[in-house]
Parts: sequence; structure tokens; C-alpha cells
Amino acid sequence: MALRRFKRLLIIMVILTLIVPTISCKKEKENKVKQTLGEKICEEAQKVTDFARDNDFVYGHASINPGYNWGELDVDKALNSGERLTSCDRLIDWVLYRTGFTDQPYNNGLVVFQQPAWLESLNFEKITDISALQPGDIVFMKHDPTRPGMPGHVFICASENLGGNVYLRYDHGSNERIKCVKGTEVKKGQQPFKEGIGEFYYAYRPNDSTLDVDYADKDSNGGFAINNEIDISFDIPYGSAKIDGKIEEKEYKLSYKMDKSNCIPWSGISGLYGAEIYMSWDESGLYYAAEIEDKSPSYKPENVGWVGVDCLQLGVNPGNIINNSKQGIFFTLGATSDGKVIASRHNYNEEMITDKIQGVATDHTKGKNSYIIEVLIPWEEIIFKTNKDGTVDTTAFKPKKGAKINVLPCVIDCKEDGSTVNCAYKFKNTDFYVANFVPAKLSK
Ligand SMILES: [Ca+2]
Repeated sequence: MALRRFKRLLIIMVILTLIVPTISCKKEKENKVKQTLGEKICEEAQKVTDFARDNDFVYGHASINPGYNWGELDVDKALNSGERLTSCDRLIDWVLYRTGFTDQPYNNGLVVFQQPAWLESLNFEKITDISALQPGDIVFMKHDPTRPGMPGHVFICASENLGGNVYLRYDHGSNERIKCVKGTEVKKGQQPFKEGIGEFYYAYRPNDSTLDVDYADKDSNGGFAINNEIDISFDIPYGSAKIDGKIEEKEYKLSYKMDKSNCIPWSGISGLYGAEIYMSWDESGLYYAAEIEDKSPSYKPENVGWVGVDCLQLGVNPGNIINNSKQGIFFTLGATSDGKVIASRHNYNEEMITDKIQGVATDHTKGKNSYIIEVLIPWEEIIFKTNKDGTVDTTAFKPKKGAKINVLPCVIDCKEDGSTVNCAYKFKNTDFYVANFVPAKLSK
């Protein structure tokens, strides 16, 4: 009997051991999800304003969106720790980036007069009644005299109405505000602080439908983890391809998908475009191809340069010879309407190399969902000795199995008339400097 009772007890204990942690984990998760988006915005605004004050940020126009540059709130990890600039609109970018709205331009960020349309595209609700503001609302003030109809200042509301339309706010609109000189209302030397709203324009409020975007991609960290890092490396397989604008399995054994899940725009705003990229190599050179999602690709007549045309790019560091502090050798590959690839090389020995590569573009006309660019870049265009000042000398690189050749693939989407770059996609933690290229090597 005793043995049977013991067995029963043992079974109950085992069941309890299995069940109890599951219950407590679930409870914790539910608690985190209960936080509203407005509360989350305020929580991030608190962290960001404390960080900017403690790390001596000053007022100015950041050339790199602080969301990317300081997303981790870590001075040592920031890409450009020399520039500690923030401003009213960059605070919004920064806080919303950390909240999960990471589809933002890498350079500069969204400026104040671009933000209302952006927030509308994210399903934020427009609020026009100043007395109804809530914590987490993005509040715009009138108005920029140089841009009629556009807001001139923006901050984050941090309280309910305290009476007489007085509110607390998070605001990076001046050195005084960044240093929290005014921050005596709640806690000395800290945001949020009380300041009159002046000429209220309107506000944008995150709501439930806002959750359709990145915010909804919840993970174990409550859904707001900042993870810009991707673990990616390329083994470029040995093999020859026929440059005909058709991508075939026998030509390219491996491909890499670039899309919203693993890429960010370094310029412009877009989450809609993606590309499948392909590489291989043989003794004649590097084969590079991509199928790029774009319903209205732009193209240019022959030999007018690359700027303002949809294109495919590849940065290369042959043999990883180029110093980490420098940019790689870049190839930009646009197309003409009749399917010829226009090619230019830049950073070193800059020139149009259209006649030195082989290239074909297909479906580069309106009406298709995607277009293809396929090229062979001969090794002679990659291995060369440049200026006497030693800017780059890659002649030590020998293309062979195991040779390192880090790369930066990039896809640029321009407006249909080629007037503006909408978006340029690159893998998330990659950048122009070869230190931030994708590790790659030639394989057999
Ligand atoms: Ca082919």
C-alpha cells in the first residue's frame, strides 16, 4: 500500500513539476501583453531621454537615424559614436524604432513634416481635440513658416490632461530639453516635464489596428526586442552561368532572399520590395544575378550613368584586403529599356564599365511583378591597383576555393521617373564600410 501511495505521490509531483512552470510562464506573458502601445511608447521615451541626457547628446540634425545608431542604447555599440545629435523629430523616430516601428530610413530619419503621413500609414489615429490627449500620443504643433500647412515641432505626450490643457511631455526640441533642465515637475533633471503646448496642430494616437505592423510581431521579450543583427554568410559556389537574363538552378546552386524580415532600407521608406539574389564564380569572374520585386521598374537610355534608375548593387572586398575603415569596391547595375545592363564602378577607379562586363536584364518593362538582372563581372574589374596613395591594391587576391571575398548586396528602388530613391535594401547589420559586409568566400 505504502509503495502504491508513494508511486501516486511521485506521479503527482512529476505532473506538478511539469505544469507549474508552464502556468507561471504563461501568466508572465499575459501581463506583458496587457501594456498598451501608448504606455510602451512612454516607457521607451523615458529610457531614450535618460540615455540622451546621460550621454551628453546635443541638439542637431543627426545624419544617421538615432533609431538605428542608438537603438540598443549602448554608446559602445553605436555605429557612429562620434555623433550624439538628437532633435524633436529624431526623438519620435528613435522611440518608435525601439517600440517596434523599424521600417524607417537609415539616413537622417523621418523629419517632422514627413511624420504625420508616416503615422497615418501605420494606422495611428488622428486627434484634433487638444483636451483629449493621452500618454503616448505624438503631438504636432504649428507650424513651419517655410512649409505652409506643415507642423514645425513634435513631442510625445506623457500624461492625461492635468487641467487647462496642461500636459507632461517627452521632448528633444532644444539643448535645454535634452539636458532636462526643465525636468523638475516629476523628478529633478529628468523628463517628462510640463510645458505649455502653444499652437496645437493635431496629434497621432497608436490604437489597436496599429498593432498590425511590426508591433504585433511579438517574441519572448514582450514583443519589443530590438534585433537588428542577422547571422548571415555566403558560400559562393563554383560554377558558370549563361548571361541571358534567365536564372537557372544549374547555374546558381544557392540563393539568398532579401525581404522585410532580414533587410532594412538605408535610404527611403519601404517594406514592400524584396529580391532573390544569386552568386557563383569561375575563373572568368563573379556571376551575380537577382530577381527584384518591382511592378514599375525605371530604366534609362544607354550610358547616362546610374543615378536615378532602379538597380542592383554589389560591394566587394576581394581577399578582404581593403581596410575595415574603408568602403568596398562598388558595382551598380541598372538597365536600359531594351535589356542591356548599364554598369558603373565606384569608390576606386570610378568609371562606367558597361562594355567591360556581360549583362542582360529581362522583364525590365512595366506590367510584370519582378525583373531580372544577370551579370558577369570579370575578375580584372575587381582585381586592380589604384592610386599611388595606396587607396586600394587588390592584386594580391587570387580567386580560388576558400578565398575570402566579403560582399554587400543591395537593391535600389527609384521612383518610376527616376527622380527619387524610394528605398535601398541591404541586410540589416550590413553597411558601406567593409567591416560591415556580409562574410563570404568562394567555394567549390
Ligand atoms: Ca542565366
